[in-house]
Amino acid sequence: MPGATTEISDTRGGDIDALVIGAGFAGLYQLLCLRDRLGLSVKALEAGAGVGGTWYWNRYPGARCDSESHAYCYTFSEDMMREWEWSERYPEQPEIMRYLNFVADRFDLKRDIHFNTRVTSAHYDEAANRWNVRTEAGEHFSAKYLITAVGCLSTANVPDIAGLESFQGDWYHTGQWPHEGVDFTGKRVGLVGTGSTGIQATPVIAATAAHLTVFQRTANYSVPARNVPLTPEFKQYVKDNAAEIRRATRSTPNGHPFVNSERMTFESSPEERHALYEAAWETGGLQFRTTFQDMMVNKAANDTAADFIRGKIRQIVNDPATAQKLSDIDHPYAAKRPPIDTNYFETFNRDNVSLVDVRAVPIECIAPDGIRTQDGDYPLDIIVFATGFDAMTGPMLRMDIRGRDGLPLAKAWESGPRNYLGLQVAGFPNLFTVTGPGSPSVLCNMPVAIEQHAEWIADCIAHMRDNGIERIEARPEAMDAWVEQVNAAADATLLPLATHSWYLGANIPGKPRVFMPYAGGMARYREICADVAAKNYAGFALSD
Ligand code: NA7
Repeated sequence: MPGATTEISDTRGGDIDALVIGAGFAGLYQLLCLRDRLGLSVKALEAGAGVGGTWYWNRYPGARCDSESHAYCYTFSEDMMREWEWSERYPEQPEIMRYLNFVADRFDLKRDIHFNTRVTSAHYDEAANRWNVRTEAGEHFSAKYLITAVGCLSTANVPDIAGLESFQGDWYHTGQWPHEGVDFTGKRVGLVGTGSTGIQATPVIAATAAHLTVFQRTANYSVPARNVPLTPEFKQYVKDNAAEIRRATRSTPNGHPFVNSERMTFESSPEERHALYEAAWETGGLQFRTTFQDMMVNKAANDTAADFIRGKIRQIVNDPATAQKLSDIDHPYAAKRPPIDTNYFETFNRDNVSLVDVRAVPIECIAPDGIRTQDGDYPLDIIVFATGFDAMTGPMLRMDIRGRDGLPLAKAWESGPRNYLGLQVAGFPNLFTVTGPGSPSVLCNMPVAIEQHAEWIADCIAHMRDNGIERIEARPEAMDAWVEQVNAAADATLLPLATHSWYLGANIPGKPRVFMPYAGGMARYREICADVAAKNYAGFALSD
């Protein structure tokens, strides 16, 4: 690292035990665990001007969490679970921001967070056994432990479409939305992308735009969210059952408080199946996935769910040609992250909304006055890119992270992410990654995955301190075995069949195709991590 020795001399973090990168759900709780439970000196570095992480940046119209609010929260404090009241079945972005600020203030976390501080590099100094961290503004910090809590969906993917710089209207990516909002009134708007974000934003933009054109590359399933205000009775139920809700979220494969059905698809007659899918459609939400136990492992079983949803799309959408484009879906249901919606398909019945299938008729370029496809021009005042993220590895790799002997993380991961338990990479001592690739993360209700990681990391550091251990590092052979387990877990499901999903990195040109999250289930993963810790951190090299 050029100039390392002189840079360290003006380091601000000379006495810092741990640095946490990020102040979203993960960074806040990691800071709390290390500072307040272990008594370490800790700072968090956050690029945004406030707490919130993903939710700080994703302020697009309709931004709302797909997890149900009573389970989309921290569970480490039952008192806090009782103090906070959510207003709707699914929390909207501003309410999540209020919640995270409430948590940060309740535990006085902000005094140890440096906001507007984007980390550009983190280099390990083996002789000193410290991580030297540099920020965009040229500040330096140094700490023994480095914990990345940078989020899985925080590096916006703006597609490289020729001519974007020539566009004379305004354009936005949903993951970098202006804080002052965007007024669509009377505007001709083009929205590119029909993942969870595009599906949430479409009805809201259509409500005020003069015209909305949705550019769809891959048709997508969606199930109604059925969002409603929470009743006083339900709010009371949450307060009275905080411990039970926590227990439930910790016992299910994906960290949601829904009980997975034990029914197998073909044990029911077609009529019974249809009735069960109808009931699940009426209930709404991600729990549609739990209608049958084998939905995500048996393609024929999954086909029955997929056909049911395709049928619903054709029922809802009046124009047969539009219905056909929307229901012509090429992957199993929920093999890509399944969206849930409020009036998404219904929105295509509005006079001011149209759909363009850019798989059939690709976008050629962006012209000064709109989007040009192979079969014509779409004049636009505003383009909204709901085109997703360089997920999971993107936020890690855009920082220049270097481990022992200057090994760049980008080099260690050049064929795709490799780590042990999703927590540590061989060659990067004392670096922990919260909800990184190789952990359940995005396949789980995120706060549940985050709490488990932050607590495991804090317990690990406490163990090191209590036993005079200075370094912990994943062993290469443990890492190889874990990568195999991650692949095997994915291969046991239908998830890899969606060959263009961001779970596989397929949405980013040139990114290695590796199934990134651990698909073996959160409950199983929690057991594996606990077992490793109980066996004196088997698979990690501990040294003094
Ligand atoms: P997603 O799920 O990655 O969706 C992005 C959408 O944008 C998807 O429909 C893509 O089509 C489309 N896309 C991406 N690049 C292009 C280009 N170049 N041209 C046309 N269309 C494009 O991101 P979201 O923000 O919706 O959701 C991310 C997660 O946030 C979500 O899964 C939840 O976990 C919360 P494709 O399917 O790649 O053909």
